[in-house]
Formats: sequence, C-alpha cells, structure tokens
Amino acid sequence: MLKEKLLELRQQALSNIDSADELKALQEAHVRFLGKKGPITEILKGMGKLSKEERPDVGKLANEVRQLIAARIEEKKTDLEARLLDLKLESEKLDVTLPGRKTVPGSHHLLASIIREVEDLFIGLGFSIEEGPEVEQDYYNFEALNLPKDHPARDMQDSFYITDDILMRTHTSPVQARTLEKHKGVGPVKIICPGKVYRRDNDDATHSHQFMQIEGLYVDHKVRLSDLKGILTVFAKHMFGADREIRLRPSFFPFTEPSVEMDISCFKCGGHGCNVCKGTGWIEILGAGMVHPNVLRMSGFDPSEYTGFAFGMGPERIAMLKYGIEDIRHFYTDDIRFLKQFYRA
Ligand code: 2NL
Repeated sequence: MLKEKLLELRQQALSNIDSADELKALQEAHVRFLGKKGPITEILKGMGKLSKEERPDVGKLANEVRQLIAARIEEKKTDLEARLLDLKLESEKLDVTLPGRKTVPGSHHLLASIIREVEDLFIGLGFSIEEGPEVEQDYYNFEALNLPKDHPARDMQDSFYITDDILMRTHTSPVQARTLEKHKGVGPVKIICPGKVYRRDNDDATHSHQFMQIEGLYVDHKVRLSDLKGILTVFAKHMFGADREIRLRPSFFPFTEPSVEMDISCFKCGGHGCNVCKGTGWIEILGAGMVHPNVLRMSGFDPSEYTGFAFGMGPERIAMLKYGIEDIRHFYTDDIRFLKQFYRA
C-alpha cells in the first residue's frame, strides 16, 4: 500500500517538476511534496506504526523518493535559471555598432548674441558692464533723470506700478544714475547697461510691453559731443559694416542736452534709397546726447567740472534691421523655427 503510494507520489512529483516553467512552480512543488506537512514527511513520521518486516523497505523507498524529488528540483532549478538568464541577455542585448543619437547643441538667443556683440565692442573701448534691478524706485527711474513728477515726457513711458513709488523700470537709465551716485562725484564713469525694460504698451508687430535696452554712459573731464560721434561711428561700422557712415539729427530727451538721433547710411543700398531705408538712404538706430547738468548734479557730479555723453538703443530694433525680422513678438514667443535660424556655434 505505502510503497504504491510512494511510487505514485514520485510519479506526480516528477511530472510536476518537468512541467514547471517558473521558479515559483518549483518552490510550490518543493513545499507540496517535501514540506513539513507533505505526504512523504507524513509517511516517514508514521514509520513507527509499521511492522518490522515492512519498515526497512518502506523507509528505504521513502528516502530514495525524497532524494530523487529533491535532486530533480535542484536540476530543474539550475536549468530554469540558465534559461531565464538567456532570455534576459537576449532582451537586453545592445548593438554597440549602432550610430549614436545626435545631441542638438543649444545656442544663445538672438538678442543675447546681439547684446554680447555690443558688450564685447565696448569692453574693447574701455567700458565696463553694469546691471541693476528691474523693479525700481520712481526716484532712479524718473526723478534722477530730470523727469520730475508730472513731467509730460513721463506719459511716453507709462509703466507697471508695484506701489506709487515702485515700478518696473521703463529704461536702463536708472542703472546709470545708481552707478554715477556710487562714484560720489569722481570720474571717470564709463559703462554699458544692458537689460530688460517694461512699458505699459499693447503688444503688436512693433511694440512689446517688455523689451531690451542697451545704454552707454561716459562721464569725465572734458567729454565732448565729438567723442560721442567718434564712439558711435566705431559702433555703427562694427555692427553694420565698415562702409557705414553716421549722421546726427537734433532731437529731445529730458536727460540729455543737446540730444540727438543717430542714423546710419543704409547697409542694403549704401545710401541710394531702397525698401529697408524707405528711400531715404538712412536708417535710424539710436538716441543719444550730452548728459543734462541736472542729471549730473542730482547724482553727485559737479557739472562745471564734469561732462558726459549717453546713448540708448534697442537690441530688438538692431536685430530686426540686421536680419529683416518684421515682428518684435518673434523674440518672445519662443518658436524654435524662428530661434533656430540664428543658432551660432
Ligand atoms: C533711445 C534713447 C537714450 C540716454 C538714453 C541717459 C542716461 C543717463 C543720463 C543721460 Cl544716466 N542719458 N540715457 C540718453 C539719450 C538717449 O536713449 O531712444 N533709446 C532706445
């Protein structure tokens, strides 16, 4: 009886093990046939109840069956593990001969490149770069620049106000006023101030409520309008070609006296008249002038000892002219197809 049962168990166990295709099934077979509560353990435990004649035969067979099952499980386990490893190796195979994925190198934004170009030129001319806060006091943005409260020129530079006295700067001039103040009446001050500025404007092809400005300031003994003209000529040739000529037209800014507007000879037609210069041969590039004595005085400089020139330009305008861009919003809407055209190494 027991011998037949053991042979049957052996049969069951071996076919169970043979058909196992997961390690988990093997573990289950181990518990089921060889576990503490399994049938073979039960039989071995009940040996005492057997007759003396039966005992050795049944005991021997039970042990043999147990060892056979254990050995077969071990064998199958080694087998399965090898097969699983093969599958894993196959699925994780790497073809090291495949060509690599190309990384797309980034680049500066066109405006950043223009600003860098202007900075590099002026650093070469002995200027240094100054930066300052975009959230600014009314005093530095307007008062210190000869734009007292209720001055009509404030209308052209309506801003975003944080409080009655704090606003988003409408130009980078407050950085220059702050720098002058820091020098405590002792020149020279020779700086370039690039940065973001804000105006309460409705965005369209030529207006943006946020845009860039680059201003320059040179204050020293005996700085003259002819110095301004010389520096601006160098600038025009550097940015728009060695053949450029400049002309200054009288203008008005509250913080300079006299004030001028600078044109360059058209880089497309050379001055004969075309669509870029609207037939005039000249293109307006920037505003400038001799620093107003009131501005010098308010920032701690004695206008009888010091004079200076200042200029301000919009890098968007320079980029639009240089590359024929018709809409200022292209700079700020991050369309990669636009930006990509100006990638530089
Ligand atoms: C323009 C004109 C200009 C200035 C900016 C300036 C700054 C100080 C003193 C005097 Cl601290 N002037 N800046 C002067 C003239 C013109 O900008 O049309 N910019 C886009």
